[in-house]
This record gives sequence, C-alpha cells and structure tokens, in this order.
Amino acid sequence: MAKANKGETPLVAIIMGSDSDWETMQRCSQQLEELGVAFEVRILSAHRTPAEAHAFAAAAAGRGLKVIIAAAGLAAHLAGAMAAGSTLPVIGVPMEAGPLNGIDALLSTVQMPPGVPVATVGIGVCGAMNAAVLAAQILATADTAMAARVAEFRSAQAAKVKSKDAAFAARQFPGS
Ligand code: RP5
Repeated sequence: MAKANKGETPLVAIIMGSDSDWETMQRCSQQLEELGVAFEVRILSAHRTPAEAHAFAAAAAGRGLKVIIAAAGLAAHLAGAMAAGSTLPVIGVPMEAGPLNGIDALLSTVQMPPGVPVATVGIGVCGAMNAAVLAAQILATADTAMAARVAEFRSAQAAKVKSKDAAFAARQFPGS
C-alpha cells in the first residue's frame, strides 16, 4: 500500500511483519498523515520473507526513503534486519502480540549489538504513535517546513494539557 501524498516520494516506510500488526500500526500512519509526512506501507517478514526484507533494506536509501519504521511481534527481528541491510535510521516498534504481550518483541528489537542500532520505542499503540513523531523529528533536522509542523504539533499537545488542567482547576472537589 502506497500512502505518499500527491505523487510525493515516500520519505518514511512503515513495514510490518504481518497484516495482524496493522490495527496497531494504523495509529502510526495516522500520526504521519497528521504531521504531513509522505510514507509507504509494506508487509515484509524477517522470518517468512527474508529475501524480500533484505532486498527492501538494501534498496531503501536509493529509493529516497529517509527513515524506516519496522513493527513486528513475537521474536521480532524485522527492525534488526532493516538495520543490518541499511544505514538509514531504523525505528523499531514492538507489537503487543502473543502470550508474552510484546515483552519478547521489545527485547528482540531493543537488544541490538553495538554498531547496528535500532531506535526502539514502546510496545503497541504508544510506540506506534511515537515512531511517527520521532521519524518526523528526524526529517525535521533537514526540513524547515517539517520542523514547523513538529513544533506546531508539540504546541497543540501542550495546549490540550493546559486546557485539561484549567478544567480540573475549575472543578469543585469535596472537602476543598
Ligand atoms: C510477527 O508475528 C508479526 O509481526 C506479528 O506481530 C506476529 C504474528 O503474525 P501472524 O501470525 O498474525 O501473521 O512476525
């Protein structure tokens, strides 16, 4: 599935080990859309389609991609496989799958050997959303329009918290 807008070259790839990861990773794609990041989505598996996964990693930078977001569950090696095959920044998102609820995926994703980093975010939806924000922040280092959108996103987020704080401050609590 290609999600780049208006004929734009995708700058970010969301890759997932399975379509069963999509319910969670949709939150990543929505966050990227909100931040105006052109992206593509692929299903590639380090274990089930290793040749395709390695070919994707090897070609990624040449295709104009700048960041790879890799989501997988269980013994999650997809982000590591991307980092092994590309020098692009790789963000790993552990999926909350299986009997260990993502702890296995977190450890498999985060414990990379020195020299082959994966920037690992939290398990599940929070990680999926943060992966999008982190990807935008990486792009923003070389893109002033992106930097402005990231700053706007942060301000809007802060404004929401302030308005919740004001709403709570206006409440009457028993005994106060
Ligand atoms: C991983 O195994 C996938 O990333 C997914 O989280 C998990 C289960 O995959 P399916 O059996 O649902 O295809 O490779």
